[in-house]
Amino acid sequence: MVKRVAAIYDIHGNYLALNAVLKEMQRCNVDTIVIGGDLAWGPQPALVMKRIMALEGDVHFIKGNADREVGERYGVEQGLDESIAEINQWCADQLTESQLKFLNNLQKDVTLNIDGLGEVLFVHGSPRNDEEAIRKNTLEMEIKPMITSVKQDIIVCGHTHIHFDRTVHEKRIINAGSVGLQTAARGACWALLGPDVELRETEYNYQLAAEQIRQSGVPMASSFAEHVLNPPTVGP
Ligand SMILES: [Mn+2]
Repeated sequence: MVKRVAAIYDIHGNYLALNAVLKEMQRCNVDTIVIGGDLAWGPQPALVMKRIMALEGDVHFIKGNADREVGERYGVEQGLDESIAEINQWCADQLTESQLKFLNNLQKDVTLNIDGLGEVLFVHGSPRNDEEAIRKNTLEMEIKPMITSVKQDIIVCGHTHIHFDRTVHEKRIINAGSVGLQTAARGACWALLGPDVELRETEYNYQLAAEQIRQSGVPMASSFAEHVLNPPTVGP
Protein backbone atom coordinates (compact mmCIF):
# COMPACT_ATOMS: atom_id res chain seq x y z
CA MET A 1 0.00 0.00 0.00
CA VAL A 2 1.35 3.44 -0.94
CA LYS A 3 0.14 6.73 0.55
CA ARG A 4 0.82 9.71 -1.71
CA VAL A 5 1.41 9.30 -5.44
CA ALA A 6 2.50 12.01 -7.86
CA ALA A 7 1.23 11.26 -11.38
CA ILE A 8 3.57 13.11 -13.72
CA TYR A 9 2.46 12.75 -17.33
CA ASP A 10 3.44 14.12 -20.73
CA ILE A 11 6.64 15.90 -19.72
CA HIS A 12 7.48 16.23 -23.42
CA GLY A 13 11.06 17.33 -22.98
CA ASN A 14 10.32 20.44 -20.92
CA TYR A 15 13.10 20.44 -18.33
CA LEU A 16 12.19 23.52 -16.25
CA ALA A 17 8.54 22.46 -16.00
CA LEU A 18 9.65 18.99 -14.83
CA ASN A 19 11.99 20.44 -12.22
CA ALA A 20 9.29 22.74 -10.87
CA VAL A 21 6.92 19.79 -10.43
CA LEU A 22 9.57 17.62 -8.78
CA LYS A 23 10.34 20.44 -6.36
CA GLU A 24 6.69 21.04 -5.46
CA MET A 25 6.13 17.31 -5.14
CA GLN A 26 8.70 17.15 -2.34
CA ARG A 27 6.58 19.55 -0.29
CA CYS A 28 3.55 17.25 -0.67
CA ASN A 29 5.01 14.23 1.17
CA VAL A 30 4.90 12.09 -1.94
CA ASP A 31 6.20 8.55 -1.42
CA THR A 32 5.64 7.21 -4.93
CA ILE A 33 5.98 8.67 -8.44
CA VAL A 34 4.34 7.48 -11.65
CA ILE A 35 5.88 8.95 -14.78
CA GLY A 36 3.07 8.46 -17.24
CA GLY A 37 4.66 8.46 -20.66
CA ASP A 38 5.70 10.91 -23.39
CA LEU A 39 8.89 11.75 -21.59
CA ALA A 40 11.48 12.85 -24.12
CA TRP A 41 9.60 13.99 -27.23
CA GLY A 42 10.19 17.73 -27.16
CA PRO A 43 12.92 20.33 -26.94
CA GLN A 44 15.12 19.01 -24.08
CA PRO A 45 15.05 15.21 -24.33
CA ALA A 46 18.50 14.46 -22.91
CA LEU A 47 18.14 16.69 -19.84
CA VAL A 48 14.73 15.24 -19.05
CA MET A 49 15.84 11.63 -19.47
CA LYS A 50 18.90 12.16 -17.30
CA ARG A 51 16.82 13.77 -14.55
CA ILE A 52 14.05 11.17 -14.43
CA MET A 53 16.34 8.16 -14.77
CA ALA A 54 18.24 9.45 -11.71
CA LEU A 55 15.12 9.74 -9.53
CA GLU A 56 15.43 7.72 -6.36
CA GLY A 57 12.82 5.83 -4.38
CA ASP A 58 9.58 4.26 -5.53
CA VAL A 59 9.33 5.41 -9.14
CA HIS A 60 7.24 3.72 -11.84
CA PHE A 61 7.30 4.47 -15.55
CA ILE A 62 4.85 3.73 -18.33
CA LYS A 63 5.33 4.07 -22.07
CA GLY A 64 3.58 6.73 -24.12
CA ASN A 65 3.08 6.72 -27.86
CA ALA A 66 5.84 9.31 -28.26
CA ASP A 67 8.28 7.16 -26.26
CA ARG A 68 7.60 4.33 -28.69
CA GLU A 69 8.11 6.67 -31.65
CA VAL A 70 11.36 8.16 -30.35
CA GLY A 71 12.75 4.85 -29.06
CA GLU A 72 12.04 3.09 -32.34
CA ARG A 73 12.81 6.13 -34.52
CA TYR A 74 9.42 6.24 -36.24
CA GLY A 75 9.54 8.12 -39.55
CA VAL A 76 7.42 8.88 -42.60
CA GLU A 77 7.53 5.13 -43.43
CA GLN A 78 5.24 4.62 -40.41
CA GLY A 79 2.77 7.10 -41.88
CA LEU A 80 3.82 10.14 -39.84
CA ASP A 81 3.92 13.74 -41.03
CA GLU A 82 7.38 14.90 -42.06
CA SER A 83 7.59 17.39 -39.20
CA ILE A 84 6.71 14.80 -36.53
CA ALA A 85 9.13 12.29 -38.07
CA GLU A 86 11.85 14.94 -38.03
CA ILE A 87 11.26 15.65 -34.33
CA ASN A 88 11.29 11.90 -33.54
CA GLN A 89 14.67 11.52 -35.26
CA TRP A 90 16.12 14.63 -33.62
CA CYS A 91 15.01 13.49 -30.15
CA ALA A 92 16.44 10.01 -30.69
CA ASP A 93 19.72 11.57 -31.86
CA GLN A 94 20.01 13.52 -28.59
CA LEU A 95 19.75 10.38 -26.46
CA THR A 96 22.33 7.79 -25.51
CA GLU A 97 21.85 4.12 -26.38
CA SER A 98 20.96 3.38 -22.77
CA GLN A 99 18.36 6.16 -22.69
CA LEU A 100 16.80 4.81 -25.91
CA LYS A 101 16.83 1.31 -24.47
CA PHE A 102 15.16 2.64 -21.33
CA LEU A 103 12.33 4.09 -23.47
CA ASN A 104 11.95 0.86 -25.42
CA ASN A 105 11.73 -1.23 -22.25
CA LEU A 106 8.98 0.81 -20.58
CA GLN A 107 5.85 -1.08 -19.63
CA LYS A 108 2.37 -0.25 -20.85
CA ASP A 109 0.64 0.20 -17.49
CA VAL A 110 1.14 0.17 -13.72
CA THR A 111 -1.25 -0.74 -10.91
CA LEU A 112 -0.83 0.66 -7.39
CA ASN A 113 -2.85 0.14 -4.24
CA ILE A 114 -3.21 3.66 -2.84
CA ASP A 115 -4.29 4.47 0.71
CA GLY A 116 -7.87 5.79 0.68
CA LEU A 117 -8.40 5.06 -3.02
CA GLY A 118 -7.69 1.35 -3.47
CA GLU A 119 -6.35 -0.19 -6.67
CA VAL A 120 -5.56 2.39 -9.33
CA LEU A 121 -4.60 1.58 -12.93
CA PHE A 122 -2.19 4.00 -14.64
CA VAL A 123 -2.12 4.07 -18.46
CA HIS A 124 -0.97 6.63 -21.05
CA GLY A 125 -3.85 6.91 -23.56
CA SER A 126 -6.64 4.46 -22.77
CA PRO A 127 -6.36 1.09 -21.03
CA ARG A 128 -6.26 -0.63 -24.42
CA ASN A 129 -4.17 1.74 -26.55
CA ASP A 130 -1.42 4.33 -25.94
CA GLU A 131 -2.85 6.65 -28.63
CA GLU A 132 -6.51 6.43 -27.77
CA ALA A 133 -7.77 9.73 -26.34
CA ILE A 134 -10.05 10.10 -23.35
CA ARG A 135 -11.11 13.72 -22.98
CA LYS A 136 -13.34 15.61 -20.61
CA ASN A 137 -16.08 15.54 -23.25
CA THR A 138 -15.48 12.11 -24.84
CA LEU A 139 -18.87 10.39 -25.07
CA GLU A 140 -19.54 7.72 -22.47
CA MET A 141 -20.51 5.26 -25.22
CA GLU A 142 -17.08 5.79 -26.80
CA ILE A 143 -15.26 5.27 -23.51
CA LYS A 144 -17.18 2.13 -22.52
CA PRO A 145 -15.35 -0.33 -24.83
CA MET A 146 -11.99 1.17 -23.77
CA ILE A 147 -12.55 0.30 -20.12
CA THR A 148 -14.70 -2.84 -20.07
CA SER A 149 -11.77 -5.14 -19.28
CA VAL A 150 -10.47 -2.94 -16.42
CA LYS A 151 -10.88 -4.46 -12.96
CA GLN A 152 -9.73 -1.41 -10.97
CA ASP A 153 -12.28 1.26 -9.99
CA ILE A 154 -9.93 4.16 -10.78
CA ILE A 155 -7.99 4.81 -13.99
CA VAL A 156 -5.35 7.52 -14.41
CA CYS A 157 -4.55 8.54 -17.97
CA GLY A 158 -2.88 11.37 -19.89
CA HIS A 159 -2.03 11.88 -23.58
CA THR A 160 -4.63 14.58 -24.26
CA HIS A 161 -2.86 17.15 -22.05
CA ILE A 162 -5.93 18.49 -20.25
CA HIS A 163 -6.76 17.74 -16.62
CA PHE A 164 -10.06 16.19 -15.63
CA ASP A 165 -11.67 13.94 -13.04
CA ARG A 166 -14.92 12.26 -14.15
CA THR A 167 -16.85 9.07 -13.58
CA VAL A 168 -17.94 6.91 -16.50
CA HIS A 169 -19.74 3.58 -16.12
CA GLU A 170 -18.78 3.46 -12.43
CA LYS A 171 -15.09 3.98 -13.16
CA ARG A 172 -13.44 7.15 -11.94
CA ILE A 173 -11.18 8.41 -14.73
CA ILE A 174 -8.54 11.02 -13.94
CA ASN A 175 -6.45 12.75 -16.56
CA ALA A 176 -3.22 14.00 -14.96
CA GLY A 177 -2.74 16.78 -17.55
CA SER A 178 0.62 17.62 -19.11
CA VAL A 179 3.74 18.79 -17.32
CA GLY A 180 5.53 20.11 -20.38
CA LEU A 181 3.08 20.79 -23.23
CA GLN A 182 0.35 22.51 -21.25
CA THR A 183 -3.04 22.93 -22.84
CA ALA A 184 -5.79 25.13 -21.45
CA ALA A 185 -3.50 25.80 -18.45
CA ARG A 186 -0.60 28.13 -17.81
CA GLY A 187 1.51 25.99 -15.47
CA ALA A 188 2.86 22.44 -15.38
CA CYS A 189 -0.08 20.12 -14.68
CA TRP A 190 0.03 16.90 -12.67
CA ALA A 191 -2.07 14.95 -10.18
CA LEU A 192 -1.62 14.02 -6.54
CA LEU A 193 -3.38 10.83 -5.42
CA GLY A 194 -4.00 9.56 -1.89
CA PRO A 195 -6.14 9.74 0.09
CA ASP A 196 -7.96 12.23 -2.18
CA VAL A 197 -7.35 13.23 -5.78
CA GLU A 198 -5.93 16.69 -6.42
CA LEU A 199 -5.39 18.12 -9.88
CA ARG A 200 -2.43 20.45 -9.50
CA GLU A 201 -0.83 23.19 -11.58
CA THR A 202 2.70 24.34 -10.82
CA GLU A 203 4.10 27.69 -11.95
CA TYR A 204 7.58 27.74 -13.48
CA ASN A 205 9.79 30.20 -15.32
CA TYR A 206 8.06 30.29 -18.73
CA GLN A 207 10.31 33.00 -20.16
CA LEU A 208 13.47 31.11 -19.32
CA ALA A 209 11.96 27.85 -20.59
CA ALA A 210 11.09 29.53 -23.91
CA GLU A 211 14.62 30.93 -24.17
CA GLN A 212 16.19 27.52 -23.53
CA ILE A 213 13.83 25.91 -26.03
CA ARG A 214 14.82 28.43 -28.73
CA GLN A 215 18.48 27.51 -28.13
CA SER A 216 17.84 23.76 -28.02
CA GLY A 217 18.10 23.06 -31.73
CA VAL A 218 14.82 21.11 -31.81
CA PRO A 219 13.01 21.30 -35.17
CA MET A 220 10.20 23.89 -34.94
CA ALA A 221 11.86 25.41 -31.86
CA SER A 222 9.87 28.63 -32.14
CA SER A 223 6.55 26.72 -32.09
CA PHE A 224 7.59 24.86 -28.93
CA ALA A 225 8.67 28.15 -27.32
CA GLU A 226 5.41 29.82 -28.31
CA HIS A 227 3.51 26.84 -26.85
CA VAL A 228 4.97 27.33 -23.35
CA LEU A 229 4.49 31.11 -23.50
CA ASN A 230 0.91 30.94 -24.82
CA PRO A 231 -0.51 27.46 -24.27
CA PRO A 232 -3.26 26.53 -26.75
CA THR A 233 -6.77 25.82 -25.55
CA VAL A 234 -7.24 22.71 -27.68
CA GLY A 235 -5.04 19.64 -27.11
CA PRO A 236 -3.77 16.81 -29.30
MN1 LIG B 1 0.81 10.87 -25.85
